[in-house]
Amino acid sequence: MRRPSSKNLMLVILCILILFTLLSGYIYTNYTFLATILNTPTSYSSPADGWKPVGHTLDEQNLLHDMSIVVAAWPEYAEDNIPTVPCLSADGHLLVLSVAASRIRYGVSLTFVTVYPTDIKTVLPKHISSHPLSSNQQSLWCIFSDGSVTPVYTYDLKYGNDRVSLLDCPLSQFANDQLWKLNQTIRVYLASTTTKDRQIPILKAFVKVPVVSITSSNSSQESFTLCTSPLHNKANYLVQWIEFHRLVGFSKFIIYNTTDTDNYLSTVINMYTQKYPGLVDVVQWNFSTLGLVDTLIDRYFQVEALHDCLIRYGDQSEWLGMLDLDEYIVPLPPYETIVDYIHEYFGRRIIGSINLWSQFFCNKNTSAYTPEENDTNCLTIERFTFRARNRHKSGREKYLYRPRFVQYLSIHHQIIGLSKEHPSEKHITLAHYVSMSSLRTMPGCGFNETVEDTGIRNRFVNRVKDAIATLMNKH
Ligand SMILES: *[C@@H]1O[C@H](CO)[C@@H](O)[C@H](O)[C@H]1NC(C)=O
Ligand SMILES: *[C@@H]1O[C@H](CO)[C@@H](O)[C@H](O)[C@H]1NC(C)=O
Ligand SMILES: *[C@@H]1O[C@H](CO)[C@@H](O)[C@H](O)[C@H]1NC(C)=O
Ligand SMILES: *[C@@H]1O[C@H](CO)[C@@H](O)[C@H](O)[C@H]1NC(C)=O
Ligand SMILES: *[C@@H]1O[C@H](CO)[C@@H](O)[C@H](O)[C@H]1NC(C)=O
Ligand SMILES: *[C@@H]1O[C@H](CO)[C@@H](O)[C@H](O)[C@H]1NC(C)=O
Ligand SMILES: *[C@@H]1O[C@H](CO)[C@@H](O)[C@H](O)[C@H]1NC(C)=O
Ligand SMILES: CC(=O)N[C@H]1CO[C@H](CO)[C@@H](O)[C@@H]1O
Repeated sequence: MRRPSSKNLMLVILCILILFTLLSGYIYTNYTFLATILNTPTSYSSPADGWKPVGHTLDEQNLLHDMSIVVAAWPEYAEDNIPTVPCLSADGHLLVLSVAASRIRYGVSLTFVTVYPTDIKTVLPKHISSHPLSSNQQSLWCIFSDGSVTPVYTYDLKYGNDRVSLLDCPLSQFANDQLWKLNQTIRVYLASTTTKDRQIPILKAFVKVPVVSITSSNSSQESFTLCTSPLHNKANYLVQWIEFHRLVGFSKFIIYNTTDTDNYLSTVINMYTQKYPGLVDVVQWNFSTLGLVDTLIDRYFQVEALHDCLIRYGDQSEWLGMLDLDEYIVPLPPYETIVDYIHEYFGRRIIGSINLWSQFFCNKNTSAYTPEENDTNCLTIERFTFRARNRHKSGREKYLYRPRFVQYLSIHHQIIGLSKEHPSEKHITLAHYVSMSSLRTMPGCGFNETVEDTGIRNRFVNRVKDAIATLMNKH
């Protein structure tokens, strides 16, 4: 037998060394990969294996670390006594109305739509004790069900009556995969390290991304989505509003439902689900379980709904807008659809939004409807043909916007990164039928101030009626 020469031995040792270096490099670069394996909820192992310290101080890091271990060990429907969104957080600091995941907001994020801190006490029933704290006074974190933790970024803004309060946290890789690769509902916890002795999260939420179901319109691949303001039993005006906007190029509608006492909305939704699956979605926007009353009586958390719509549907919409059911976006000849208008007028220019001043359609006589105006069997665009001479150019604008360019929104002004376009009144208009559901007067609507304008009625009434007939006829 030949003994291995020392030269060969050296070679073997060298090989082992190289192999070891490669292997440790492999393990090292795959550390996060191994960590996710070790952290799968089924094994409930300690997130410490893949723990990437988060938190500003050591105490905070330890607190978060411990909380993430607790969270990773909870089964999906644990009786954890942690309030679920919509809710007031367990520490009473935050009132969260909704949460949704999106890829348009800072890459991939989870956004909590919350009530503005100074409004919390006003909107909650008196017997519920809360301790509103502005979110920038708090240290907040998202903990996902695998124990991964990301920091929360906060955004509070006051703009006249419109107040915006948003919390964004990046999605961990785990959460991202669950939502978009695996089509799963994720469970996320909001944890606060503001109070040192709080050992468990302050609220939780279940989040799913909507099924992408936008059917593109004829003229373009771009998708145009309209959300309604929170509806208050106004569903009887809904079908004509949807059918009109379908004709002018919108391909997705989101209904913010608050009350439906006569089940009218349910009937409408069933009809659409059968005839045009995926065209109309409903978002439940009723917080009666929390007993909330908005600070503004005639609005029911509309600014919050506006942001919910942005975050929930921004990913799948090239253009997005929120309108009331008495508002109609009307492209004027030669433009047949909003898509034609945008493509032909703006060409390859990338714009951030199209802002529209209201053109008030009112009564001929402000103190009474004429019999024709009174006939609700007629379409809204058919009933009203008298309008203010000019567009109302001080406030009350509505807009269509490109979701990816939006920081935050308000009802009548939006703040965005890119150019706001104010189209010519010859190209496109926002017909605002202010007296649709009750007598109302607006600037320019006084006696002898209005002009007759039958343009919209003549162009659209028959087509909208045909579209409604097609919808009603099941085949
Ligand atoms: C995602 O899951 C929902 C049910 O939760 C299902 O209706 C839908 O078809 C799924 N989508 C895909 C792309 O698998
Ligand atoms: C698409 O175009 C066809 C044929 O031009 C027309 O019959 C149909 O109504 C159009 N659909 C929509 C949604 O505009
Ligand atoms: C929420 O729903 C309840 C029950 O249907 C209803 O009584 C209440 O008025 C609704 N709230 C709003 C703001 O519409
Ligand atoms: C609308 O909201 C009301 C009150 O919360 C609820 O009773 C009704 O079922 C909802 N309708 C639809 C179509 O979701
Ligand atoms: C407006 O309607 C009221 C109530 O019907 C009537 O008294 C009044 O004369 C009308 N005004 C005009 C200018 O037609
Ligand atoms: C309008 O309609 C209501 C009921 O639908 C009726 O009571 C009223 O007299 C009508 N007014 C006019 C001016 O036709
Ligand atoms: C209404 O307008 C016309 C023409 O501008 C004018 O002649 C008439 O006096 C006005 N009537 C009233 C009541 O203001
Ligand atoms: C750098 C490296 O070795 N990456 C590996 C990490 O693990 C995955 C899955 O086993 C491999 O495909 C990568 O090559």
